[in-house]
Amino acid sequence: PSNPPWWSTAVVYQVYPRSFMDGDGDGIGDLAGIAARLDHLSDLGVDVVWLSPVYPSPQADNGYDISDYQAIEPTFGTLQQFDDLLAALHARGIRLVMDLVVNHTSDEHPWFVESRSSPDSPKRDWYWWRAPREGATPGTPGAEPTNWQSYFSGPTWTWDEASGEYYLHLFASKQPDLNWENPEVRQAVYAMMRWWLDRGVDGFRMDVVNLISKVVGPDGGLQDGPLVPGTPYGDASPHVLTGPRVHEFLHEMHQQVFAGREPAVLTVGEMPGVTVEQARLFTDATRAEVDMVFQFEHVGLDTGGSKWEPRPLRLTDLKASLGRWQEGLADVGWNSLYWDNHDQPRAVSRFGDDSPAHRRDSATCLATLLHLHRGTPYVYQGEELGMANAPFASLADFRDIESLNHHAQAVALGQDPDEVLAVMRTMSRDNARTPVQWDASPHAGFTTGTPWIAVNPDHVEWNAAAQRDDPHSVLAHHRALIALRHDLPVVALGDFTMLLPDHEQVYAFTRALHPDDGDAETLLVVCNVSGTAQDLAALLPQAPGTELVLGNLPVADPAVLAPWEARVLRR
Ligand code: TEU
Repeated sequence: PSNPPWWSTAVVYQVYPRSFMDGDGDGIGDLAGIAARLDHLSDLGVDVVWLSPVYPSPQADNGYDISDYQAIEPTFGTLQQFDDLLAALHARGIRLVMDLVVNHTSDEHPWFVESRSSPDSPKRDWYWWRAPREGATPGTPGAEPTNWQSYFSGPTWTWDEASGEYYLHLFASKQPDLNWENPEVRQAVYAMMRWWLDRGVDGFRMDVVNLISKVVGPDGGLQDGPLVPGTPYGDASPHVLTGPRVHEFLHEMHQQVFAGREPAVLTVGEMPGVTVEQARLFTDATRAEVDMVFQFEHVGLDTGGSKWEPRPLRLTDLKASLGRWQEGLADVGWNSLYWDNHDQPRAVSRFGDDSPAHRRDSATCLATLLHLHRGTPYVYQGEELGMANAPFASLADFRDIESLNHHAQAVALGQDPDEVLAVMRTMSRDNARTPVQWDASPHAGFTTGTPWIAVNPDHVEWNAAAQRDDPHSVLAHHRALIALRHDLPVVALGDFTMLLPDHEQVYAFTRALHPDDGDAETLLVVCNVSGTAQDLAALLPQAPGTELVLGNLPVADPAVLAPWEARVLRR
């Protein structure tokens, strides 16, 4: 496009406040901590911060269970500190995107407290209340209105003895789902969003926003899902993912909240299970829904039926998937790009190789891939340092409700506890949630107190202080990649063409701007996603003779890609 939106040249950095930086010594990250580390963000050169939830919350799911949408969690700070942080970011030219969690609230939100108080409550219909299955004894296994399994294990329904019905929660029982069918709910959410935008925030990352429309029968009935193997539950997904009214709701939100705002706000919808075809609709600018979505296809390629069944990733599968997303959103819509976030294991451990020999090179190789695709890159805190999965010794080291609930259910259903634990070590969200490693001091410079989750002992070697002035560090490479996107229009806007789709080690593609874009240029990106040298000259004869724009290693031999070597070349 001749006039691309500002976010098409932007890089977003995700802050998970609990684990970023502790300003007051209670062992939990906070707003004061973020304010103290702004130099790190400026130094990296990011354009936007996405701040995971900082609202008042019982913290059943680390803030994704909100009890007040228009205030700040006291553990994290005050509204005044928030305003100051926003101003400080803006003064540095960095925008702030809030996390919008409106598929569900906390069960301690006043809306739910009111809704729960009586079947006659004026807010009863703000949530999903249903009678027990016919003929079943309320509160006993199998009496739930549907067989759905929660994304955090167990049933999606909790029996409320006092008011005599079940309520729906696709996640934890402390996260009841809002009923978006009710127009009052939608208006309350839009009003809250306008309040934050009027305060100066620059956009929203929308938590599981394709779950807000459920498949409802004519009589208000909800249907059982196909049985999940090895459990007594059914899969809710066909009935809750990208449901019949989701486009209508997002368009309504756009009209009532975003339309006419200058400069344009950034909206990114987190959408588990979304397909390319659906994403085209969500992100087609003419439909006015959201700017981009977080899709989940590429983070599902190394697991089986559930995230707890890991299997080896084939590079050809990864390329086929990401390539299809690049192609599908080339003419309409826009991609978001990520390896990591607060829900995923660490990229260097998962897609790279975190052994001492390859950790730095594989982290910088993955970074090159991330930043050189077409779309908006999202860097998760610590990813820019090559932070790796944590050496969790026992169950007591884990904190995440998803992991802990899974362990309890899997063991109850007969799985071997040691095997369950072994999978948790590679897949648990807690891998992403260990404190950011600022320096080599006892708690990595994260806190003067006792951290809420253990710092990774590898912080003595892997930390921001050690990398800041090292031109070969993972941090320096991220900095260079972000600068490249800002400097070269082709990185932000060029066409994407996948090369060598059948090669299991080399990930190669071109990015091209055409003469009628005013700025003809072609980049060739070649990355060795393996620990074995690759004969580049044989694979891509045109590559060795081209000019190196940016690489992650000194080029020893132009004709050979060293293990995990990544090059951005100019044709
Ligand atoms: O996550 C949505 C989601 O799909 C989760 O099930 C998550 O990706 C899963 O744990 C991966 O196995 C969002 C938030 O990002 C997550 O932190 C919240 O726990 C969840 O919604 C509920 O709000």
